[in-house]
Amino acid sequence: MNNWRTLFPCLKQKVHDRDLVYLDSAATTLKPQSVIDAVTKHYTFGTANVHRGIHFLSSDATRQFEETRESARSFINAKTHKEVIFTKGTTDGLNLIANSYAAEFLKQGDVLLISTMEHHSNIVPWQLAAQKAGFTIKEIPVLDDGSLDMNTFKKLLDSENVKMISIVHVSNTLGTINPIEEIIKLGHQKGAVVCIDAAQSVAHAKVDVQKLDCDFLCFSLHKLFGPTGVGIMFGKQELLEKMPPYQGGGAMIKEVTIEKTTYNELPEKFEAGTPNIAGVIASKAAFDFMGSLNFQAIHDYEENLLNLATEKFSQIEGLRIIGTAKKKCSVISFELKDVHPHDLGMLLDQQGIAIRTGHHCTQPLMKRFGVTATARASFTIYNNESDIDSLVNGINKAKELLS
Ligand code: 7TS
Repeated sequence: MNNWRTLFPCLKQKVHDRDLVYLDSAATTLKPQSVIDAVTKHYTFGTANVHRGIHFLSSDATRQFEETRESARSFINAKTHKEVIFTKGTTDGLNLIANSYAAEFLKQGDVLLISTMEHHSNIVPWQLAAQKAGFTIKEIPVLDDGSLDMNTFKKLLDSENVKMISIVHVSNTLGTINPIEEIIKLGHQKGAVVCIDAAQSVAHAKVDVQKLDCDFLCFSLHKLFGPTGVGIMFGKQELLEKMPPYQGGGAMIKEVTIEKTTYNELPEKFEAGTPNIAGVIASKAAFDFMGSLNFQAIHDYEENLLNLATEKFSQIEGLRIIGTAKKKCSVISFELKDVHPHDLGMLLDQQGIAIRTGHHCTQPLMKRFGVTATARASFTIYNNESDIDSLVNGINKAKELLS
């Protein structure tokens, strides 16, 4: 029996009269009771705006808000709270960096590298910035097994004027774990700034920004057992200091006249407007939850599930796994001969099994593998071997019905 399961009330329900089998944690994780309670507690007793009032509720909300920042700092081992910016999520963080760093400091003739396996949120913001600033985006290709083509990456570094690299740590579609330590090191040797999309990695492995020496790193709390609408953007202080604000408004200012504004110190310089206060405060419970776990135990548990599912999938005739890199997180994308992923997803749903189908916001990657959509099952700590059996049975049933 997996004790972690008991902490997630969502799993106690039935969907279509079946016990819920939730295999879509790469989209968003379920929330432990402690996080749900923290949201409710804030709205029930603690509602107030932060960084504004001197009354009890406001200063208490501010205290808790800043406590979450400290938890986030410690979680990624940033040097100072000034390097920890609250955002709406990974997408918001990447847009901040694209607007405030790339659009400002990259220029015509400069190259930004991204890979074929990026989520659209690590492609489109750079395109928008490139349209303004005139720099060029080049692609690090993906090999047939779904790993990054490191040889071409090195060649690109040698031959192009690479000023920035933005790369996903763990692919949401393939599960590939990229060698980001090496990418950061090689990027820095070339003088490039390196940004990491850690949306899919933070819940599965220790991410230490000082050890990695990355310049920027973004993730979303909702993929880390926390609330939606909260993210963390880490940036090295020296970079954040020289970057202009991304958005203007309350909280990010020191002094405003009609003619001009002086900006607040870090981190507030990048936090215009009333933030997601309940979400940020409840995120402390998510960081506490992560703190109560052991990454090695998570790794071993999830690896076992991944190996088991991969093994059972290999016995299903007509099933092709897309993404077979040696280093993989607990995500499996697959296609089933003569069955459209959406039809499979619907039939599984009728059996109470939640998977994701579609392009997973990675259309260039779909094109690379010659598909328009895949089915994707993703596993985390609250899944168990019985979930995999249910999925395998469900796929076999769907096959009988549809092919
Ligand atoms: N980067 C990666 C690698 C992701 O997997 C996602 C979301 C994002 C960025 C964007 O995160 P957001 O919180 O700002 O939306 N990925 C997925 C997914 O795989 N299924 O649903 C959302």
